[in-house]
Amino acid sequence: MPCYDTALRLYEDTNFSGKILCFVGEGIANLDNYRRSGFPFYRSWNDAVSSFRTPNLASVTLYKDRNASGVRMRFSADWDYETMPPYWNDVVSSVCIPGWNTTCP
Ligand SMILES: [Ca+2]
Repeated sequence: MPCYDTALRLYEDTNFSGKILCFVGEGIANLDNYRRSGFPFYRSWNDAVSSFRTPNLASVTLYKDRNASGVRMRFSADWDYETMPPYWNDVVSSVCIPGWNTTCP
């Protein structure tokens, strides 16, 4: 499945390097539901994001806890964040992309 350049793109390392995880459309996602690597070194995307690019049409909110809870921060649409803000490296646990059916808390 391609990673569209209009999608939310999460990277495990700074400067858009390492593995990539993409989300299109709207909704809330818990990052521990997504695998960065498989057996025998299973690791999820929880507490892994170190850089990201936001979709071209939607702001994105990142959360330090699951289910769009905990400390949060909203980021502008269509922007490249080559590093995380202070205290945000390797702590993101859920993400929210707003839309017709999704209001980000
Ligand atoms: Ca990382």
